[in-house]
Amino acid sequence: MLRRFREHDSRSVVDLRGFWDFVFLGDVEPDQVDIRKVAFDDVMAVPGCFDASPRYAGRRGLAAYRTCLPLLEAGRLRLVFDAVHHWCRIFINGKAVRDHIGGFTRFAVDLEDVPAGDLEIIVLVDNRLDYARCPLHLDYFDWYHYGGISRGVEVHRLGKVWIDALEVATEDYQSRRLALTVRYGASTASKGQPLVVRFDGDVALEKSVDLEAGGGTLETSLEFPGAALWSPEEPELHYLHVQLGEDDLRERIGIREFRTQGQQLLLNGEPVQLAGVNRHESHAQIGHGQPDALLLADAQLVRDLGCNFVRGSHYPQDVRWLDLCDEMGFLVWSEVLGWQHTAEHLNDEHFMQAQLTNLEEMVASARNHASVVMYGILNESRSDDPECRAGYATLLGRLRELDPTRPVTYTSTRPAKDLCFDLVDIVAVDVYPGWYHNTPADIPKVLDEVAETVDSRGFSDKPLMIAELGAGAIWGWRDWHARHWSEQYQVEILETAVKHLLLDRPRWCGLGIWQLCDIRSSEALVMALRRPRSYNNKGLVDEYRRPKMAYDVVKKLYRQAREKRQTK
Ligand code: ADA
Repeated sequence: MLRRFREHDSRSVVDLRGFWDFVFLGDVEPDQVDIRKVAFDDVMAVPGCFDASPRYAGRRGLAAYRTCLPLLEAGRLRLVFDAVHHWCRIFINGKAVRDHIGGFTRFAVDLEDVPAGDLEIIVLVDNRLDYARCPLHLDYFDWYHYGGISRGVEVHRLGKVWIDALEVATEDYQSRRLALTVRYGASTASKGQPLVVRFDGDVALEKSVDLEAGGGTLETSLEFPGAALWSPEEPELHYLHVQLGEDDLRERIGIREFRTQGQQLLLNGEPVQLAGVNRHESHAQIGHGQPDALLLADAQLVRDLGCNFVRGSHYPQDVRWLDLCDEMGFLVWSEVLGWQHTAEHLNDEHFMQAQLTNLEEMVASARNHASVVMYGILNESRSDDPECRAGYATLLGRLRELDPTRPVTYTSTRPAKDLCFDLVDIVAVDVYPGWYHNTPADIPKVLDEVAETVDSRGFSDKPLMIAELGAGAIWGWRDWHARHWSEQYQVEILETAVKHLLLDRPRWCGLGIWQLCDIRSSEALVMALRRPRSYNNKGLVDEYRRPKMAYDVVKKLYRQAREKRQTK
């Protein structure tokens, strides 16, 4: 995948982005499809979302994509998909090789002994909202679940030994000690394989290692005294390049520590306050497909607003976006797919398994990003229901197991009754005063009550943030009444809330405004009737990134908050 840096020098990688053959099959079950008889009658862009295109807009059903790659040599291949929405089955040369559920995450297909000649790749893609097939994308969520191969696809050529992952964590930021784990695969056991690690081009480790058949891990700790630290003000990044046998992998990392202490968030030992936005990966014309120009435009907006924080709501974001966040010094909340789940889901093995897999896939892609400072789960689910507590404990526990270096959290909508705050490092609340309840004048009181409630319930020793707060405004709708849906009303709500949270009350460690851009919402009636234009209109910019009045107001206040932090 085209990152901001080259991942491989010696491994051969073919980028399969471009136009693929396509057919929309409609209301057909995948098991009924005879893949050899599919008649491809159209073309589709990869990456992209077929149902965001004018021809297939709003269509749900099964679709098939096909491409062909001429292979000059036989051998072992790895096919890497960065995201397919949202259920898919991959066929190689006519044979089904794997299914995957859930858009927004990377998965791979390993192929041994592939003969030379044409490699035909067919992907059956299903964008129907069907709990039985894919419990991660449900019809009541407040965003439109576009379908298609929405991120890149690559073919990697692997040899007898290959690197599956290089995981890097800051063990001690003061001495610049990093923990490195190399996960490898190997077709046979071998002795004396060369292992070389380079840090910013200089050899940091060189030795011979014995490798196990099948694969294994190699672990080491290395110190880089004097290496620059990463922070939002100075987002210094370093390159780690590993060569193992004939394979190689490069990662770009930042040396930093992010942790909580009492009510504070600490970055490299210094308190930090989060001022930011929630961001969906969505665009009116291309759905979840995110061309480089759009990712960059969004990152520029986040930076221009003066944010130091962005929450990837409500699913794992594109790693190219995370690359930009690393470079621009944003602090990122990365979260697993989820939206307002109940005990019914949290006690269903099928749902929990899908969550666990999604969570593992998220961590695998996020862990080397300096910008990703915390993980979240189950947006606004029933953390106040005793029947849900075990599910929360399982998912948060698994996150801590996979990556003990990052604080964990979730968004609560019922802080007075919440039963899971003891399980998290950061208490995060979503609240919409002035919009769904109360008036703008009540905002300070409502927010103070939330803080008092959380503290009086015994969580005054944890950082507390508002993960979501916002108001809908239809772009261009300025009205003398200045009430709901007008740009002025959005300004009134956001101005009052931002001032109170970030300038007046030290208890709050952060705010994520809901949201950066307007997004298309779900087609379900329950949402459609509450969402003019079928859009969630709470963006600071609309779905084409045109600014609303609130944009400049937030920009001014976020700058004031930054100045206040800097003069402390
Ligand atoms: C929730 C939810 C968001 C969005 C928002 C709103 O907080 O997490 O996805 O739906 O409400 O606009 O009401």
